[in-house]
Order: sequence, then C-alpha cells, then structure tokens
Amino acid sequence: MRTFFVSDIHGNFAAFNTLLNYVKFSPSTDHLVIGGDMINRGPKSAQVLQWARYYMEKYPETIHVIAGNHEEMMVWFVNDFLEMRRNGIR
Ligand SMILES: [Mn+2]
Repeated sequence: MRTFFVSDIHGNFAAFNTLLNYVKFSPSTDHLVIGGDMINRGPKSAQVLQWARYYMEKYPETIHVIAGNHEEMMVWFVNDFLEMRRNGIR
C-alpha cells in the first residue's frame, strides 16, 4: 500500500489524471489524500469535484478529501446566493 498526498489541483483535471497515471494509482490498494483547493483557476473544477465525490464514496477507506480555502469560499458563495434567492434578490 502506498499513500499519496496532492493539493492545489485548482481545476487542472488533465494534470491530476496525468499524475494518477504516472504513479499507476489504484484506488483499491493505494491511499490518496487530496489536501484542498480542488477548484478555481483551471478549466475543469467541476470534473475534479465529481472525481473526488465518486471515488470517496466508492473507496471511503482509501480516498480522503480535505476542503481548502477555495472550497470554503465556494460554500460561502453558494450560501450567500441561496440567501439572496430566499430574499427575492436575483
Ligand atoms: Mn491553492
């Protein structure tokens, strides 16, 4: 079993996949910790989040995800947006 830590993917889903392929990552035998900042800056933030959600649900023993400040800002934004919608502000 190997353990990998990666952070600051920042929407660069292609580079993240290149990294996983380079080490021949196996989610059933290797551990992976994603240390936050999966989103923003790069073009594929949603794909990174979808990958993280899928794998952490499918392999809860080996895939671990920590929110970074960019995920925290996203949550603030979504909460503010929902609050504005509740108050009728478009
Ligand atoms: Mn960062």
